[in-house]
This record gives sequence, C-alpha cells and structure tokens, in this order.
Amino acid sequence: MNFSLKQVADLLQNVSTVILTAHVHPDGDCLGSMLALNEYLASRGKSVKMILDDEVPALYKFLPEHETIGKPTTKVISADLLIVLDASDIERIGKVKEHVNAPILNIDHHISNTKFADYWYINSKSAATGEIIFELLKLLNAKITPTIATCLYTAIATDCGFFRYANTSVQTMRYAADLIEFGAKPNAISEYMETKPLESILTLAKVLETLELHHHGKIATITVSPDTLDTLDSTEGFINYPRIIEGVEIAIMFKVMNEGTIRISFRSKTVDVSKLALSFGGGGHARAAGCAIVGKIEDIKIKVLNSAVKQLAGKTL
Ligand SMILES: [Mn+2]
Repeated sequence: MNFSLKQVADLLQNVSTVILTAHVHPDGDCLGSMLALNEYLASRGKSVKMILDDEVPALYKFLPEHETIGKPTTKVISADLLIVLDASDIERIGKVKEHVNAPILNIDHHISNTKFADYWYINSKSAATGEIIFELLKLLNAKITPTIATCLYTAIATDCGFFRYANTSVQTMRYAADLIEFGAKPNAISEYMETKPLESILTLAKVLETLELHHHGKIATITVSPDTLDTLDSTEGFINYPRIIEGVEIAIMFKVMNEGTIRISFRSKTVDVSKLALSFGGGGHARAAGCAIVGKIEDIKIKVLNSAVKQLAGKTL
C-alpha cells in the first residue's frame, strides 16, 4: 500500500517493537538512514533492533552506534514492524528476509523500486533515503541530535557524491546546511572517509592496470580479481577513475568474487544505467546502478559490454 509520509509517521507512533534493516553491501545512505532512525525510535521508548546481512565497511566505522548493528540468524523473530531502508527489492536485504516475521514498511528513493512491501514510501526525487528520513523526523517533531545529524549528513552526502552528482538539488543542499546547524561536521566526515590504508592505494594501482576502453572510448571497464579483494575492505570509489576519463559515457567495474559471482557496478554521464542493471536482475539509479551475475568473467564481460553498446545506441534492452 502506497503511504504518505504522514501515514509513515502515524504508523511509527503506533508500533512498539521495530526491526530496522537495509541493503547488503551497505553504503553511507543506508547506514546513516538506519542509525538515525534507530536513535530516534529508541529515544521514543520503542524496542528497536538493527539487523544487516553484511559487515559495516571500515569506511563507515565513524558512524555512531554502528557497532550495535546485528546479523541475521536462522531463528525466526517477530516484531510489530520491519522497516526496510534504501532497498528497492526484497532480495537486497539478504537473509533478514527469512529471519524476521513482521509486516514490512519500505522507505526508499530508487526509481527501480519493485513495491514489494506491505506499506511503502518511495520518493525518487530525493537524492538519498537520508533526505526522506530527515523529512520524517521533522514531521515527527524529533529532536535532531548531533549524532542523528552526523548520520543523516553522511547519508545524503555519500549518495550525491558529496554534492557533485546530478541528483544534488536545492533541497539536498538545504538539508545538508540544516544538518550542519544540528551539529554535523562536514570536514570531519570527509576527512574520515577520504583517509585510506596504504594497502587500498596500492591495490587501486593494480586494479587500474586492468583498465580497458571499448566502443571508441565510450565504455571503460576495470576488473577486480578475488586475490585483490582478499587484501581489501572496500573497493568503494574505484569506479570513479574509469568514470572521469574524457569521452567515457559508461564506466563498468567487474568484481570477481570467490564463489563465482561477478558483482558489477555501472556509472554513467547521461545514459540511464539502472535499465542496464535491471536487464541483468539488478537495479539502482540512472547514473549509478549495479547487479550480480553468476558465471565466467570472460562470458559475462562480453554480454554486459554488448548490452552497454546497445544502450548507447538507444536500443531497448
Ligand atoms: Mn540511497
């Protein structure tokens, strides 16, 4: 059922046990949104638990209370409500789906959202789910503490490339300014996120050696092998390098996982790559999307490149 933000606010006031979750391969938006909402709900005396079917990347370990995020188990637990944040599809929450038995409220901003929940609030005009959570908390007259501000600022800033991507709106900037007033420290957050272990920079150098240009330089790919991944906590940001090459329209990163899955990230300058990702069972945004395919890297690369070329030619996928 499609909910207004007011209906979401009413629902939150009427539940007492809540479980919060978000998508696997967590990013700043899903973590920041979840931690902010968690702090608010706990302050209202709700029994609230955060469960994520993944690790919190080292990059986000400055976020307050991240260490209280739990993992799903095989035991089934119940609650009044399971809130799924920043996930467009039920598969995106991994094993939390089987672990929790509760009605689902989905709050999201992905254009590819499948409307899988019992109740949903989806605003694809929002640059981040964090923007929606900020609006929701204001509607609830919540006290925006410095820790909530830090979480929401991180959520918003990371999803719009620190105010550089096309989704950065007047509203995005206003919300960020408000959050600074509430105590977020942009310099501290950026500094923490930009600082990388030496290993990460040395690995980036290796990954850049795999750079290939296709289709008259309009498509750029990089490939990350499993042994490279073993030494790394995160490849976040790597895809920006092929993306910023002059003439490149679509950047693609292939991550070859140990278990035979290839995780693929897409970035673009004008093409809607969420369609490309969707055609391979994934999803995302117009300029940033992803999918996972099982198979041999050589075969998958050819298939994905063919589809990307088709899309550049304006053909339906
Ligand atoms: Mn998001």
